Amino acid sequence: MKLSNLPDVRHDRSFAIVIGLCLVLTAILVAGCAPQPSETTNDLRVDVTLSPSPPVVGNSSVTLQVSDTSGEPVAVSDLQIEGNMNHAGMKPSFAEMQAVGPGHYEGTLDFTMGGDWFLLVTATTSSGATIERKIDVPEVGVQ
Ligand SMILES: [Cu+2]
Repeated sequence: MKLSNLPDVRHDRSFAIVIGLCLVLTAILVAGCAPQPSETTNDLRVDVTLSPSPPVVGNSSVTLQVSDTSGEPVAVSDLQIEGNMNHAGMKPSFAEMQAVGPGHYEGTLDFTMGGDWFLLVTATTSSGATIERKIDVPEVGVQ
């Protein structure tokens, strides 16, 4: 008499269902993690810090950190930050960014006018995927 077999069989079935679900999820994740060249990736985190904060008109220090979903730093190339205002007729402001550590970049951006700005961050990952982020910088102050 092996009465214990019955619960074990049930357990095995639910385990098989869990494994099946994991395989489906893994397939989706792998597909998402294998970008084609020129594809945009949303799997990376881009953190921008401005100093002074909140920023004021003039040169601001820009620090940018790229990391993956587990928080590990990710090095990128072709990093560009373009600052624009929300109204038309302004020249964009560009930040020259230098690598200062793993996935860590610093530069300077000139906020040429008080008001609402946004930053367009573009970069390329080692696998050729494009990172594009729009980061709002509201209410740049007038000194
Ligand atoms: Cu303006």
